Amino acid sequence: MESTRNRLIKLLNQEDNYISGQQLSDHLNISRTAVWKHMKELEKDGYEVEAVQRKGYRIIASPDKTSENTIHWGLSTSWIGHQLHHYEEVDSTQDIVHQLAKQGKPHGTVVVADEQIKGKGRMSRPWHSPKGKGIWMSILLRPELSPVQAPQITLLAATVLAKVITSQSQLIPFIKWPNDILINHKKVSGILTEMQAEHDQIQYVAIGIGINLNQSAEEIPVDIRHKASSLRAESKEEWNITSTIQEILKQFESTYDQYAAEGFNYVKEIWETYGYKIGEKVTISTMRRTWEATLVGIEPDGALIARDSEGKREKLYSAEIQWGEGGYD
Ligand code: BTX
Repeated sequence: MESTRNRLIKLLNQEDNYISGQQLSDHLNISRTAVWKHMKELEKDGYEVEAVQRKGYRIIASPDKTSENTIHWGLSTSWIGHQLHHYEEVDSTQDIVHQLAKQGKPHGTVVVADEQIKGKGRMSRPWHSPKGKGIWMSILLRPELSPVQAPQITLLAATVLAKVITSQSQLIPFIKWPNDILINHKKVSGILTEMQAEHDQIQYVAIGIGINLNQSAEEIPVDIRHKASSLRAESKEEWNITSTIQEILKQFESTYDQYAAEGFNYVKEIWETYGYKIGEKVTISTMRRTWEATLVGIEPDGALIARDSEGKREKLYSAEIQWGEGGYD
């Protein structure tokens, strides 16, 4: 059941409509004094509530700090983010979402943190997640898919991020298979998909999304500065964390619904419009070997297709792609 506070925020947040103290008390089924107390709490949290005589109240500004309420405020999704958990500091939002999944929390539950102390990438690599500088978020999904289809969700998430960046800026994002978003050849975002499966059925998938939003170029750690950047460093504009989270959740929901209805082809087509180095020569490393190849595209199951110098095609489910000089992960 949604909290009184969230319902109050929704009631107060209806564009140009004012709502009277009496109407609030009726809708929320609490006394006028209780309404008044909640209103004072909202103001303490940085909401500005305008009071106009004979009309009533409405919210005219929400705080710019990220919280469960500010994310909910104006979030028009039907299943994603209704259960939302915000933390100032966590080891990793992935750890939290795994705990919530085990407690039976529903499809669409979201965990957001201002800072991660032990943010993680793939293969236990560290993910730098400084306080208030980016989006460090995990989404719990309970798809009716077999485990082999799980990589499709990573690719889906990458198309969502690329679409959001395109709609919110002039930047041109590319997706580096399978899970990075690059701008001007530098990584601004990574996706980590972890899953729990049993008897050939996915129990849940935890999608971790990290996006560098507002680090200045100097705030990117020196050891990764040659290959990492932030949306602010690339666009020269400050990004609002809360509204960008809302955009991602909205876009995620609609893309996921369409994927559920139409199948992976829908995602594949969008993915290929953003695919990085498709048609170009790269160096591929797997556990077994390293070789030169040309990237061709992705398969219906989400695997990457590469063609070697003799024209032989290979399907890859897990590999590191490198190009030019030096390594890149
Ligand atoms: P990845 O293994 O593809 O990338 C990790 C590599 O990226 C690191 O080894 C490092 O070289 C580089 N790197 C580290 N931090 C950053 C950064 N902030 N920006 C750019 N490059 C960086 C990518 O893994 C998947 C990352 C997922 C992160 C999210 S955040 C929310 C959720 N919780 C959590 O612990 N992880 C996910």
